Amino acid sequence: QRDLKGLFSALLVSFDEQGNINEKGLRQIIRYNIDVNHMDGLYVGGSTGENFMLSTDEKKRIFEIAKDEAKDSLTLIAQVGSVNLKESVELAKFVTDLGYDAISAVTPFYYKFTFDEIKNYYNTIIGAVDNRMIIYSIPFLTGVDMSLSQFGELFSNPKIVGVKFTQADFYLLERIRKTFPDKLIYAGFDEMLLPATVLGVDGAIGSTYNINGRRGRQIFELAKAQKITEALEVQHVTNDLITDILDNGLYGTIKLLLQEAGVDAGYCREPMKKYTPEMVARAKEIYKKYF
Ligand code: NGF
Repeated sequence: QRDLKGLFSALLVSFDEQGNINEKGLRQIIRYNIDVNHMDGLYVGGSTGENFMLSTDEKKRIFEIAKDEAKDSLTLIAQVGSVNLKESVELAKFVTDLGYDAISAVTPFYYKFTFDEIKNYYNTIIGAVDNRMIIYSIPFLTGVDMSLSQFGELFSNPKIVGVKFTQADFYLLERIRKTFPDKLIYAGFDEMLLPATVLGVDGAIGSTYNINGRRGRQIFELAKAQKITEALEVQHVTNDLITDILDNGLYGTIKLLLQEAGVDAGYCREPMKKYTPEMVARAKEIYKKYF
């Protein structure tokens, strides 16, 4: 079994102007993550992959392309979560057959599910496959905010091996680290990689590593080596960049920056907005400033 620790890009997907998957561009993004960013892994089908706007067939095609391009050169985690539990189970089986190293699932969203329903959702998905599950906790988008003891209930299933922690609650992060030393924790906010690493996360999964993976690596390695002052310098530059990216539109701007780097990262899928000329011009300035 492959070690799941390390730095992961939450894989961006290239779409053409009509919103169809641009396979050639997607392969280039994957290659850039392998050859230039030197990521330890890819998190496929996450928020960054615009996954919740895609059909089941499109999700499958992206999982196939990512595996075919990456082969065994880095760790692959597939995000299969959905409010459609049957779809999640179908995707979990699909990616397990493809050879993905682990699966992940966002907490079910939109409806106010009870914790027992959430627990049943996770146990159903992971019970259907011979694989490992990483919980995807992102309360600010899902509204699902779980307590330490609820994480403990989910972790009592040995196939649930970790959590992608996209929240800024560092008290809860510290409690999870202390209470579950054998579970994997991934930092989900790239702008907080340094403090999360100090608290002992095993890795990180994020959107900005698609373009800024080298700085992410520096922060992660420096912080693990207790070189906090040096790590903070890189985090400061990274956060200037992330602030500029967020101001200009998150996923679109990362795609435009990749285009400046020669990668055919394409467009976002509607309802995400089309690029405006101002946004494109600003992305060129951002690229010149940081790369
Ligand atoms: O894009 C979001 C939504 N969060 C990502 C990451 O946690 C999502 C984060 O990298 C992810 O891994 C996924 O695709 O599933 C941010 O984009 C970044 O820290 C900038 O705020 O919030």
